[in-house]
Amino acid sequence: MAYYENVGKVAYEGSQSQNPFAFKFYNADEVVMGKKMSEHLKFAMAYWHTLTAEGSDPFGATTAVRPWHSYSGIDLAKARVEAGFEFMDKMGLEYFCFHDIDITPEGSSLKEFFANIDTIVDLIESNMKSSGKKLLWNTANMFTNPRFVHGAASTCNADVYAHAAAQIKKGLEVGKRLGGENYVFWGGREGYMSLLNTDMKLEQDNIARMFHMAVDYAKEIGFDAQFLIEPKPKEPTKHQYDFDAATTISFLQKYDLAKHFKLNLEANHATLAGHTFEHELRVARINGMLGSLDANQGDMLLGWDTDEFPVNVYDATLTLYEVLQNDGLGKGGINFDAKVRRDSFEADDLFLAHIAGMDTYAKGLKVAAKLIEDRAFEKVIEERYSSFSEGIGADVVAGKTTLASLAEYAMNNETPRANKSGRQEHLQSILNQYIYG
Ligand code: XLS
Ligand code: NI
Ligand code: NI
Repeated sequence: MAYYENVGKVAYEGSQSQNPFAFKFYNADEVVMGKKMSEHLKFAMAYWHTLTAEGSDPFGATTAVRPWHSYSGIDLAKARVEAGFEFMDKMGLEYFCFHDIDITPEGSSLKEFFANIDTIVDLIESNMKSSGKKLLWNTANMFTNPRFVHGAASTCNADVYAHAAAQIKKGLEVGKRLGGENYVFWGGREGYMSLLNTDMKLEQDNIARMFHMAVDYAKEIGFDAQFLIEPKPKEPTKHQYDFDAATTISFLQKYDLAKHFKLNLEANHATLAGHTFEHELRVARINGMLGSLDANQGDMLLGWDTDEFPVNVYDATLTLYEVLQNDGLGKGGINFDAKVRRDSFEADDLFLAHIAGMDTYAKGLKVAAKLIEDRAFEKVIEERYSSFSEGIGADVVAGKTTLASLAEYAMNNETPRANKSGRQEHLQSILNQYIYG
């Protein structure tokens, strides 16, 4: 049975196409810098936004009209699996991502929850076998249920901590069974609402303990996925511990976890932290920690995680520029952690939104590849720092100088090199030429 009767397989028709259900830029087999677009852009469907979100917001009820609405309970969960695989097939999405509670009802006990998970994972597994679709990552939702009111790994309640551990254990088993390429931790409620009631040191130590136990268990069961942490600065808590890439990396280093983890970076989380997405990618990249992306965008005028589909080619270009400089994302990919707006409530909108996002990233990829092939900015950067590749600068880089030797050099240097313009505006106009030219 088909869930999406209005839409067939979405194909590439080129930039002049007027067909709303066709790609204008995403051409899976087109080769860019020696690799197919589909290999550069390992796009994934986010189960929660595509199959379980219903369009409610704090001011109103659900608006979504979905073809699985006649089902309920475990039958609804099964219908969503079938609908999800049909969607991925029609969209040409090779990967998907999910939280444990996205795929099945929790039931009234952990036992029931895990039994439900097993039932649905059976169905997911058989659909994966017949379709060839792959799991980019799964994760445990440890923020929705009221038990996590004070956090999961950072909770003040040791029984809740144990419950969280049980969910992670099950998540790792599911990830192994489905051949997940990564396993994500987003600390939805790992942070604080008020310092007045918070033991920050114990909370952070306990989070690190939980991560070490997860690393150990994955090893024990032979699950070799890349572990990822997804930083976010605020929302739902006032302050989330994994504030941004730099904070998360220093946490991982402090607790001797850096060798086991990389980062899953999300565009809207970057902007909530007061950073551009490319800043977050750059910080991760230069530290060897760039793992995977949650593709979306925020609204410049709104201060929360709006999780909109990415449609900004300028941002996508700078994103893909970092990804290409990183030589790709390895096991990581590009998960559309993005939801259709509440007023885009028809099932067709799910297709139209993914087409918009995939086209935007495809266009960004092509522009970024051209920038790199032409070494448009690399030449400028090399020239800008050239004083560090010869003479005293080369000595600094080689670690051969001391404050005393530099002071002696400075005092004897009658004609220091003049500074040169940074030419920022000119570089920005070059970027415009590449994007719009
Ligand atoms: C929420 C997060 C979440 C993670 C997975 O803001 O982006 O969706 O990606 O738990
Ligand atoms: Ni996310
Ligand atoms: Ni988010």
